[in-house]
Amino acid sequence: MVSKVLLLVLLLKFCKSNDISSPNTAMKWMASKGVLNRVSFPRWNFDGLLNKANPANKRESGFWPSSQKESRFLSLFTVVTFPNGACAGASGDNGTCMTARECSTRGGSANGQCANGFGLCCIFMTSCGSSTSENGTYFVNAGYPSSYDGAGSCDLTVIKSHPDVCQIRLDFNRFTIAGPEPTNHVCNQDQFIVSGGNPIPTICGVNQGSHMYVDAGVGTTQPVKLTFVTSGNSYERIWKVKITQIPCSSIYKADEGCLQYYTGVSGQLRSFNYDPASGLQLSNQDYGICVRMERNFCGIQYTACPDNVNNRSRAFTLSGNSNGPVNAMIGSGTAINNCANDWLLVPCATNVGRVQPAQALCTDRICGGTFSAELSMTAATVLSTVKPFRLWFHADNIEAPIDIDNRGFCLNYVQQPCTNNVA
Ligand SMILES: *[C@@H]1O[C@H](CO)[C@@H](O)[C@H](O)[C@H]1NC(C)=O
Ligand SMILES: *[C@@H]1O[C@H](CO)[C@@H](O)[C@H](O)[C@H]1NC(C)=O
Ligand SMILES: *[C@@H]1O[C@H](CO)[C@@H](O)[C@H](O)[C@H]1NC(C)=O
Ligand SMILES: [Ca+2]
Repeated sequence: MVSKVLLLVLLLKFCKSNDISSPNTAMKWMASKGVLNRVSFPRWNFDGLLNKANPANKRESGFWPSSQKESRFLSLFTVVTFPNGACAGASGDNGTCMTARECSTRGGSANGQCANGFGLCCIFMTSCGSSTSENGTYFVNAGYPSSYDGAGSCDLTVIKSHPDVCQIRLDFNRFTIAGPEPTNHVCNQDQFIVSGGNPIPTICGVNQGSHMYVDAGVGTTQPVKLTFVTSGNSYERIWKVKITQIPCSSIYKADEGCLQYYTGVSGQLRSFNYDPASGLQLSNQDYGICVRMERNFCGIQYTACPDNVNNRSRAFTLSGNSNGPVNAMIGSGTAINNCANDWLLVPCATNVGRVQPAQALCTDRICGGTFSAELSMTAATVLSTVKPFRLWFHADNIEAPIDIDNRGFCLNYVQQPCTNNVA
């Protein structure tokens, strides 16, 4: 979509003796008086000025010299057209570029200029009990930027801005609500719930920097509802969730079935509420994490993130008592070193550098307190060449008494180029 700004300028043709004797100086004079929202006009060439400054801006104009030679008026009529693209607001929040009138009609707040000064960066920020169809809306807690300490339910209804929107991406710019209870790690005090799209696990705790993709379906569908439920003990909650509407045709669209979608040759993946010092792995999780296969990459390696807080790394602690060393566990049986309840599924995972035994073993489920594709106390770098690149995380609803203080996982990934070894 585009916005149009109509500039209608009447140029008084002053007497020869007046210093405002040419259109050029007249324009300068008007600019200095704030008649025009421009600083200077180097030449009498509105055309060049607009198009050079921003090739996205187009104009249609009519310039009518007066029909009568003696007339004192010239008129210049210009329509500037600019796309309603994303823009960076002066506050650091991102918005949509539009005219001041469009921004106030649509309920946004103007925050700095865009489109070379012809548009304003319109920020949409909303809180409890509202609905939005604006791309890039921020959903914040009541009283934001102050924290909120109260009980209740705060929801936002997200309506597609266009039928050709297939996904909603949620970016947790700020996300601090009460964490899970410490015995079974269930989110039963505060909760963030997404409904109306594909099933999304309920999360809680601290999730700043994380994201989610919500499948919004094709065509006109039920709106997606985001709900923060707060209850129980006093707690300073704060959230700011950016909502991006992703067109079906977008190259930024996540693959089907991916709650989280990462792009790039390397990056970091974390379970919700991960924190090596105090995070608790959330129970009742079941979702896919996808990494886009970049061109000419055939495999992906995962390594547990550095943990600078604990003496023994807790960057991968999915089961067992994390207050002591726990080996890596693998496989899907119910034996002591299998992953029957909570696991990270890495398709056909092997440790890097390992000389394969004759039967060329690889594993799928990994759990325990050490990240490795083998039963081991030593963390390893794990390789998977199954395509597309995906992990699945599953956690049931029980932790105690066997699983204690599990933190979840933080993994760094690096895609591996296609060579003789990785194909
Ligand atoms: C604004 O957009 C930029 C670029 O996409 C991004 O890095 C930044 O985090 C965004 N800021 C906010 C507050 O959403
Ligand atoms: C929403 O904004 C993003 C950029 O922030 C853009 O990539 C996307 O196409 C926009 N969605 C729609 C429906 O216009
Ligand atoms: C690390 O080990 C030292 C020495 O055993 C101990 O004093 C300290 O409390 C430990 N730190 C943590 C975070 O466990
Ligand atoms: Ca569990």
